[in-house]
Amino acid sequence: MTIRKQLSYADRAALCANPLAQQLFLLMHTKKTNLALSADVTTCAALLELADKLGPEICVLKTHIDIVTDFTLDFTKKLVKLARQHQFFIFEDRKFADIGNTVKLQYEQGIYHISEWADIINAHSLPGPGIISGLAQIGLPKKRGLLLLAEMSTANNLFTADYTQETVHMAEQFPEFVMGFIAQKKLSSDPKWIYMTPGVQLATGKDSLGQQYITPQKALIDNGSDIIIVGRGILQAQDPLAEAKKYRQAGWDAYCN
Ligand code: 6AU
Repeated sequence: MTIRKQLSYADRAALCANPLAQQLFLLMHTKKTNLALSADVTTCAALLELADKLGPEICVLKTHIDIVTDFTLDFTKKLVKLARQHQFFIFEDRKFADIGNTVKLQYEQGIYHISEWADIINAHSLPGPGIISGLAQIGLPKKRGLLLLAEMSTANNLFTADYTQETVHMAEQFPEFVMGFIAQKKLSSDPKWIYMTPGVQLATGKDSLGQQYITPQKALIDNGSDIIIVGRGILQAQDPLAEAKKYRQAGWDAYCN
């Protein structure tokens, strides 16, 4: 029987061309967490409270900044401060999907100035490589990272196996800026890519709007992903901090497995 040694997060850090991917792998290794919190709340106060309380448990805090009703740029400064204090990266789940010139403006300008405070962003590959070139013009000088949506968690989505593979090929053209994928499973033998998997809860199931859940074990052990993204599984618990600790433990145990 041959036993293949799996590369650790720390081993893989050394293989990344994107500096943020490197830092994230190292953070996961030292902080011992592969949990990303999807902080889908609608006020600055609620988001900052989550970041402060759950920050010590997570490697990434994911925002949907356009659901926050009382957004100010001052709020982003507070969020960045908490990220430094508790050691996590900020991922704005903007799912860019337009031509390069437009996404550049959406990334840097508007109300949100996403490029100023978000370490990580994501984008659909649907428009072709120009979307990555556009985002890279803003993000690369700031040493940011991009995740491409290669698969989605929802029922009956239109992602095909070909689309997913073409997305991986597109990423290969931009190793300095693309850090990995939003996907349900590992998609390539290249160990430099980071996989983040949403649609994760402690029990399998679904919501009433097409979201589908797999367990941390399924995502990380069976599917070979790296980071579990958890929203309502934690946010709707009686005690979100205690629940986050459970997910953190489940995620870390699965990785050590
Ligand atoms: O755990 P939930 O279902 O409460 O939240 C899941 C979060 C949401 C979605 O916008 C996001 O993950 N998401 C994504 C991302 C991260 O891009 C892709 C996907 O396929 N499914 C999904 O749920 O904030």
